[in-house]
Amino acid sequence: MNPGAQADSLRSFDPELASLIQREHERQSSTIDLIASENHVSHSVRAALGSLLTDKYAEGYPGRRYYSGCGVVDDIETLTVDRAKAVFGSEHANVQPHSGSQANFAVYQALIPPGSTILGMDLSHGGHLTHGAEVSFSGKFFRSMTYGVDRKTHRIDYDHVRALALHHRPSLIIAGASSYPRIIDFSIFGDIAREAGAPLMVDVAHIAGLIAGGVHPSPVPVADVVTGTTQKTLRGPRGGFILSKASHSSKIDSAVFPGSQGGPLMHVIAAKAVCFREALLPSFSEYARSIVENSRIIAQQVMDEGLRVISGGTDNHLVLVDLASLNITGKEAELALERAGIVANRNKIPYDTRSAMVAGGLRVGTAAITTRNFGVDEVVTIAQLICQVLRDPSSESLRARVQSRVREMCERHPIPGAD
Ligand code: DSN
Repeated sequence: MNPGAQADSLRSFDPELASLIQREHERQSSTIDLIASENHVSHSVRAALGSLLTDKYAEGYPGRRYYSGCGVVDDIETLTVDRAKAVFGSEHANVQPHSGSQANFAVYQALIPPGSTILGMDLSHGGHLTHGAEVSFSGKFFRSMTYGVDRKTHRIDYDHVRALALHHRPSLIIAGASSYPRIIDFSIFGDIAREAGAPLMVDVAHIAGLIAGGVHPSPVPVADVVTGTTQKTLRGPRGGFILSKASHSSKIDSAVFPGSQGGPLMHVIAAKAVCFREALLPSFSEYARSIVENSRIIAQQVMDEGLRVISGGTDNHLVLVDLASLNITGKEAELALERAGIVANRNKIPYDTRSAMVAGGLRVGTAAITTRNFGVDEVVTIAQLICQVLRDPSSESLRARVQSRVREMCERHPIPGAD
């Protein structure tokens, strides 16, 4: 059944749900998505996601399943693994993790016993929940030590990371972030891990597409294990993956299944295969370069308008804006922008005294607008509109003006994968 016929079938069987999906379609089409962890997938990724592969149970791995009838899905998973290895140049890949958090959980389970010490980036400095935050399994099941960024430069203080690693002798060192706007020097992390005698895990969930596109150094040569997600800059389905040295492969595979997951989501794995194929095309490098260029344009424009940008700029797909000078919280900024058709999220900034629910910063990501092909002038306009709204968040007339500019721009740039 083609996608149009599938949509017709849903409309006729479940009009209530179909109309909710249509509403979301309209929301995405008419707003500008600056959530740094989101993107818009291609028709091909969506076709694989919506396929009948969702029907197949395939616990195990290609050639070693616990169900019959797995010949085709074996070929699909093998293809996906081969493409993941080709994109990142890794010795081993596991494409079954349902998400980045599941991937991280599996790695900890594979490499270290519960109760051991991990050293990761502090959530409030740009790390991730699963890197040791006390509200997550990673902070509950492990003794979590964290490093952060320098108070003045907002860059990772590698000397401090080294000092912590040599003092605490963690069983695992974790690099990677979800709101760090600068290139991470994985080779220094590799040196620190070797000096401390600990394995190194790098979580590239946010920057996987930038690595694949050659605009961020890859951690694969220096890390024992690399985890990531396919839905962010990589522009694939929601899901995780794990890359590793061959020597860790059987421990990693067992930790994913049966260690922490049941049957793999074969339709998602197939969609990951599509996204890895897309990432191997020359045009993907162009897209990755544009993501960073757009991010730099926004950072520069915001700074030109007198706002402080954390670390004074960006090297990747995101910009972290400090809202202190505007006397507005992240929560207020997020709400005001959403009402004007610009979707970004509040975020803690380094040394923020507010809770994550309120936050003193705004995180702006450029993957989705790059996919939608917004031009340089429009990206400048987006940054200007953001600053206007942040300066006058309660003005109804400004909201209406900005919303109408946003709609005009969105009409010129339909979502590529949208029907
Ligand atoms: N929470 C996601 C993000 O927005 O960065 C990462 O898991």
